[in-house]
Amino acid sequence: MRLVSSSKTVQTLKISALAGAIAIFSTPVLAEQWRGWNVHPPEYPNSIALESFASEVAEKTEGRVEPKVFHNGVLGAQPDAIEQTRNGALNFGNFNMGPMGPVVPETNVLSLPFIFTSEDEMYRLMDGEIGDRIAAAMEEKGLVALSWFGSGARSLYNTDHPIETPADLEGLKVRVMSNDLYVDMIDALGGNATPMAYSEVYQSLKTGVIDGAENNYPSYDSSGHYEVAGYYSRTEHLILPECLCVAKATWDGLSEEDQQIVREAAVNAAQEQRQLWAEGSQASHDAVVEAGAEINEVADKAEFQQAMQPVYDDFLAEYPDLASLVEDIQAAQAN
Ligand code: GTR
Repeated sequence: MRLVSSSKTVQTLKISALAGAIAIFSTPVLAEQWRGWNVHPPEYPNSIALESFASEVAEKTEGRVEPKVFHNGVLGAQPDAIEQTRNGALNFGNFNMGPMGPVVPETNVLSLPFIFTSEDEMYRLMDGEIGDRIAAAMEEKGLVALSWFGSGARSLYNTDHPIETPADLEGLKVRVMSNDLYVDMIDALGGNATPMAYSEVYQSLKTGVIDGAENNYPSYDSSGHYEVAGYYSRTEHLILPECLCVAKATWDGLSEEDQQIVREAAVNAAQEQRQLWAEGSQASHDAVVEAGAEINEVADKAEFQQAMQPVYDDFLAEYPDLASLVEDIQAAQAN
């Protein structure tokens, strides 16, 4: 085979450089590259849904917006990522309402233990007027919540015994997400709460810095926490929604047409996430059991629920204006 002569190569290069320059100068709008935060690995239900969101936005805006998802928390811990999205340094993210609480007090209502009676009720209320109220409060703090993801129910897990009653938590160091409400929650159960970044939990469990943590099946599974804390006790004390959020600064810079495309893509992504979540949660349950984790059904959840009364009282003493939101959520589920 003969090699192309060097003068031919130079000519080809010149032509392609010219073509490139024409392409650049004739493109009417430069693509906006969006950076999106995600704490989970790529195969996690939320991650797959975020990728669908990114592709749909890129395709339907014909490349005007090109979202890129950064998985595995490589863009930093969640509280920092929330701040960065608020100030527009990041463009979007999938955030849990737990770390959102210190920034948007209204979202802390969703973190009151046992406030939702089931995942279905949580979805129903977040898709309606309650979700709109929460989204309005978030928007005032610089975040546009476009749709709500599920994150199942969070339960306690620890290294060396099942939790049957609050007394079994006595003196245990339990990692919580960074939010004082969860410190109160664990304290009210007799444990010692340790707020800590998600990425540090595995090593801290392994080395005995903490004795336990709390999360849903997919996170318990994908983080590997089940390897070092094999007792998972189904307290199901939190049913937390998560958002697909866009930075307000980014959102305000979009045309109406593109806002509609982005919103639709976020709603579609939430639909996909919820479906994948249901399947993934079961699969994670099966996987951790297979790997030797012991799942403990908590016979009397009422004991845990009753222990939460001081958490509600303290919260409402601090935020009396949020009492109506709490009552509305409770009343909507009683029907
Ligand atoms: C997961 C949640 C994450 C993060 C994590 C944690 O279930 O999806 O956003 O909040 O829990 O415990 O830090």
